[in-house]
Amino acid sequence: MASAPTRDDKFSFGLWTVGYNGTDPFGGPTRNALDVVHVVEKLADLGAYGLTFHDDDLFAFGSTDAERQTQIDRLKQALADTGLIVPMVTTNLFSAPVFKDGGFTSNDRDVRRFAMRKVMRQLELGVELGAKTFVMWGGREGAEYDSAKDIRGALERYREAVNFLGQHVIDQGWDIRFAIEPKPNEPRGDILLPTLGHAIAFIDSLEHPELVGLNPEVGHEQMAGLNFAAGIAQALYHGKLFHIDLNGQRGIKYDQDLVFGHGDLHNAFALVDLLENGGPGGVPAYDGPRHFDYKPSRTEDENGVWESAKANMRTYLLLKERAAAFRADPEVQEALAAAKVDEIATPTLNEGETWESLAADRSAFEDFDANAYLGGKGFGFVRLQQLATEHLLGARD
Ligand SMILES: [Mn+2]
Repeated sequence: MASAPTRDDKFSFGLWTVGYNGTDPFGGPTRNALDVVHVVEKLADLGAYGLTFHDDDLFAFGSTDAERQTQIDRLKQALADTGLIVPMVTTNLFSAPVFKDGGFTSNDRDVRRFAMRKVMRQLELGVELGAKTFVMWGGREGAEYDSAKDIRGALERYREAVNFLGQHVIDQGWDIRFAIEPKPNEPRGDILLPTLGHAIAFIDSLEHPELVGLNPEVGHEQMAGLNFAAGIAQALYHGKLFHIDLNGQRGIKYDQDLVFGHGDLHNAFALVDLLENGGPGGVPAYDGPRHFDYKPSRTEDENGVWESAKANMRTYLLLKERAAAFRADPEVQEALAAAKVDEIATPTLNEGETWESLAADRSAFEDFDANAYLGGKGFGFVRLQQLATEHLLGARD
């Protein structure tokens, strides 16, 4: 069964993930805070290659410049000692009271200017640490009450902020791109850019859309009842899969942030198969970090935190192994062919075909036996899904 994770697997974790102390709306911490140096050392030991963080994860909101620098220096030393890298950073525009109505889209203009400055500061730190992706999760960018927020105005302010930050990166000559992370709700009743599709349309409206992509999160799409693997396929189709947040979610409810695979396991299998085998000729379709944005359940002690971190990586590697076996199975290949999965790659029109030539093609209509599809010409999709299920269960080795 799957081997131990290595740096080549590009597994990364947010400092806020393993660092989650168990606080939820109904109870306080069940674990003590973890020091960043300890986290870096543990993640390196477990085979991860990267740590990501919000500014406020590393140095508390309101820290003095000296306190902030001390924490940055401690992180840098830990990275140097372990070889861990920082592939992505992000800004917390949601925890402090000042952001209670959002950051980029708060109705209060002073808050919006403060938010831009906070992001500029973290962006510069990210570049200094070598991060290639800057994630924007706008969890407080939204509203509970329709009359309280001019949605078109808020989208225009969101757009103003992302355009401004993009120009800042261009002016500085920095090698970093932005990745927007959609979420439908929580903490706000309704969040702006709630799904991948909303975000793709928004990105297309920007002054520098090439600088901005997506950071899709498994649970966030599944909270909206959407198919995550299908959403990732569309993100890839538009060239917008800049980063990914892996976790687990069990249906339409609060954001669970479970271990990857501890939710919809079938969809996790389809996702890993897509990421690892979905490129041209079966190569990986995505080569960025495999980033886990999960929360170790508040029932766990610190040992449980590290066990859950390991579980994310092990599940990913097991699914990668299962997906490779699925692709290599001759019966699967035969079932894929019978289901005409590859035929979707064939254009519907012939090369150079016009409406006149299609209209003249009797085989396309007059002589086509549409009635043969009643009672015949089954696609065999269920057989294919059962083969996938049996590979997922390890039943076909
Ligand atoms: Mn996330």
